[in-house]
Amino acid sequence: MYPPAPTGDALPDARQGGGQRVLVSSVSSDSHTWNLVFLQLMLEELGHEVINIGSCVPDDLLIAECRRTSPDMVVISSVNGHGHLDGRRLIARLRAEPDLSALPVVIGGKLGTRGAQNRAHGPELIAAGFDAVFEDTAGVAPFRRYLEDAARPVLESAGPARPALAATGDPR
Ligand code: B12
Repeated sequence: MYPPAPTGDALPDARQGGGQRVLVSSVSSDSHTWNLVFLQLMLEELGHEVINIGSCVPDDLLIAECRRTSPDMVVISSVNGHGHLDGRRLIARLRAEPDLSALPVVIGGKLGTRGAQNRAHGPELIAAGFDAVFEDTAGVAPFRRYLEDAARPVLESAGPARPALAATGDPR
């Protein structure tokens, strides 16, 4: 039998070492899992603590896990082509919760079924409430830069500003 899942209070705190607590999840329709494993390993290598709640996650469960684990950031991944639809519904649900309305939430992967043209879903997902969108054809470099910027102390970031939001295909 597995031990009971730790609550937010009982989780080891990577934030003491400068890392963030990141909740990784897929959307309700998506059963792919290696994308989530990839993200977990990359985030852990970068010093973050990861809570990976897996694939086919109903919106209600994601909301409950956000409350239970108090993450600094939520990373949503989807590759089955429905991500732009599931993502819009899910972020509307989450933003409607007063205690979660300001939580940083990003989404990435193969968000539609149109290959490189999936980038067109970026603006609509940002407008729906995501803080950033990372379409898979742009690679993971824009996401890594986003994480670096999110970790930078406020005083350090006072110089020439990079935009706070990384949109799909951000060429930086
Ligand atoms: C393995 C696989 C499966 C396995 C999954 C097993 C498992 N445990 O995960 C099975 C057989 C179950 C499966 C099922 C289906 N699959 Co499938 N699958 C694949 C396959 C071959 C590989 C996916 C994979 O594991 N890649 C390895 C991981 C590490 O990479 P990745 O998923 O591409 O993720 C990368 C990026 O997208 C990015 N990324 C992902 N998320 C995020 C998030 C952020 C924030 C960032 C920054 C980056 C990022 O980072 C990753 C590393 O570069 C792909 C085709 C392919 N070659 O990619 C199709 C593919 C994803 N599947 C596809 C489809 C359509 C399906 C099904 C709907 C098929 C069906 N009709 O039943 C079902 C899905 C059912 C569902 N409910 O979701 C399509 C999706 C089409 C699209 N989006 O345009 C693909 C692309 C195949 C194709 N060319 O048509 N699939």
